[in-house]
Amino acid sequence: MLIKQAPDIPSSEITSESVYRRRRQILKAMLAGGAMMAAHPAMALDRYALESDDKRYPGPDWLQTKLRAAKAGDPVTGESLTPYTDVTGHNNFYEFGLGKEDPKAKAQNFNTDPWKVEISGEVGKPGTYTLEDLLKPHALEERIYRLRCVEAWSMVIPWVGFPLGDLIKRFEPTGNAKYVEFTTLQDPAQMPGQRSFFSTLDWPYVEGLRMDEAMHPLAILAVGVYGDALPPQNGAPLRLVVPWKYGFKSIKSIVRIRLTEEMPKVTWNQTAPSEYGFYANVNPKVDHPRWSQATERRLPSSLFSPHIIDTRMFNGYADQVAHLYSGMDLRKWF
Ligand SMILES: Nc1nc2c(c(=O)[nH]1)N[C@H]1C(S)=C(S)[C@@H](COP(=O)(O)O)O[C@H]1N2
Ligand SMILES: [Mo]
Repeated sequence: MLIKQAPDIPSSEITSESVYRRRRQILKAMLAGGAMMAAHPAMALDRYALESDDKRYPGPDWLQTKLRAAKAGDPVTGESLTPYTDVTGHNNFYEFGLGKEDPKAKAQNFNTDPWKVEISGEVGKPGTYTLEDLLKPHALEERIYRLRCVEAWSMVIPWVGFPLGDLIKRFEPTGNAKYVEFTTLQDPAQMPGQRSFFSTLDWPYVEGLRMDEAMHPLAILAVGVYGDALPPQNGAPLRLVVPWKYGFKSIKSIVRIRLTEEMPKVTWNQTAPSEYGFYANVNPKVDHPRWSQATERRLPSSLFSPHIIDTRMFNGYADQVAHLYSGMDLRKWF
């Protein structure tokens, strides 16, 4: 069944968030009327109306088709989306520099199409795939998640992606697979942060999850945000999103997914093991050695309107994920 889009509203008149809510209200009203009960599970994600000067990232044709067919997600109860401008303009992506504005300024020519991903290690069916082939069997859906950076700022972001676990199952993990290791592209010619004298990290950037964490339905691979493809500064064309962990676990621009028996050596943990653990679960009761993790600055935030809120255990996803850590001392395994 065809679903009508919300009527056009000049983007200069309202913000992306209010358009978003309005669209949801219309859809909800239609649902309440029973008009599209049957169509609901396949409800397509239409594009967000954004400010006219916001740059959009349509992505290659095949991805656009998939993004258009993505099922819409439910908003996070009572929380506004962080505006597109902040989501795509305030980033951590050290491959493109250390400043929050560096990734947007320096990643615009980052070449992400074509893109290949290697699946290797403890799997029955290893191989290297184009992104298009890798995504072929996966339907996309919107997931609106909180993102809590270890630096104590946070956002609410409408990702588009699919469960990581669905991908892992396809490659048939062996009985030895205990962890999943992810690796970002290493290409100093394109990534100025990888040639910088000031860089403190060893490249490539590596992250990892325990197998049960990776199989958890909240852990996704994202290929889009705000209804379009991922901008390069957000980790195009493929990045991990693990909403109950600090943002640094959500590794960007992935070129390799390797299943391992040993715990992977992950970038921030290797760089400063006393400050960044392997698990990195959001935990307001375990402070960073140099700052408190009890509260966070929810973006957008300014000097006069800082918008400080309490940080929640597992970033507010405790009901879904706390059982993964039962019996573990979370002060030791921070
Ligand atoms: N490859 C790579 N992935 C990365 C980072 C990085 O520097 N390099 N920064 C991480 C950190 S610290 C955060 S908070 C998130 C930020 O994601 P965003 O810029 O899309 O909000 O990306 C994470 N993934
Ligand atoms: Mo972060």
